[in-house]
Amino acid sequence: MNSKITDYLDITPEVTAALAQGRAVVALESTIIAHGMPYPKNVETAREVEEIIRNRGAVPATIAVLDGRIRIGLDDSDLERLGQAKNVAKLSRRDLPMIVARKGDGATTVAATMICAAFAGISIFATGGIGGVHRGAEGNFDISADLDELSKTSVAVVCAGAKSILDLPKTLEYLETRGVPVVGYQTDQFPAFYCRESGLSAPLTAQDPETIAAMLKVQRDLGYESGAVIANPIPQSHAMDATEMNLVISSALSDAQNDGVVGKAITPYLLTKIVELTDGRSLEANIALVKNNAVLAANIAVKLSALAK
Ligand code: PSU
Ligand code: MN
Repeated sequence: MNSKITDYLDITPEVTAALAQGRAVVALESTIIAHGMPYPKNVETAREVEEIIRNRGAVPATIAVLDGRIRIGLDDSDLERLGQAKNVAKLSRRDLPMIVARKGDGATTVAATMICAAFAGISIFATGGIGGVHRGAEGNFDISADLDELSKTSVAVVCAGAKSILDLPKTLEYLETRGVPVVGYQTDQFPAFYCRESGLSAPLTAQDPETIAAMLKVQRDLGYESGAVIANPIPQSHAMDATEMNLVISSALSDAQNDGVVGKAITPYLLTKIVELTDGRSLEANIALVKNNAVLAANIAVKLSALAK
């Protein structure tokens, strides 16, 4: 690691030891805690996800910026602080250096979490959904920095696909252009977050964690700089009705337009609206899919660490 980078990182002893021994480590993001779910479910979920990862033989490393330090691995009080904070910054690639310079607090998005995970040497990351190409991007140019990060930072992101608040066909096209593998886990469909299917084909598929770990090893051995999207459908038991969700999402999108919400505020705004419009059912679905992704990410991380030995 570049010695300047270590000046900015605080890695917990547990994560440091696991990395030194080549054991499995799974990164987790903090925007989902600070901006993606309401308190206290956000903190409860963050703790449960860490527990799930430990139970599968991997070490969780939740990532955030606190007092200007890039923290790899958070404790209970850090999770509470992020979960209860009202005005914590949402950090993507562009925002991170300024918050660090100002010694501020920030929650990391998929893009920023990938950057920090790579600093620490962590190659697997579990979350809910990635950002993507927004609807109307041909007019508003709104394309999440998550997508470019996936093309230049070699961290695999296990998610439940992307939400149809986004333009999913354009999101897949963009990932193809940028050379990012998108692997459907036990599905030939690209999953749509709340729903198991989007009607779009997954560009690649794998039936087991071994195959995914093997692909990641080849990517790494060949010196590919890109990451990967591992798209894991929401468990059947929590999947939501596609017709209902399309109506809910249309209504949330028109509220956003009426309220003039744009830029980085749009994703958190829509997530909150969707929870309201479904009386909290979408939150339960969100929690279930994040836990399901934690299981798969831990399983892949364990296989990958065995391959590296
Ligand atoms: N999608 C979700 N939940 C989330 C996010 C996306 O279902 O919490 C967050 C992630 O942190 C993701 C970010 O990286 O939103 C994308 O924001 P933007 O579109 O502004 O890049
Ligand atoms: Mn955006």
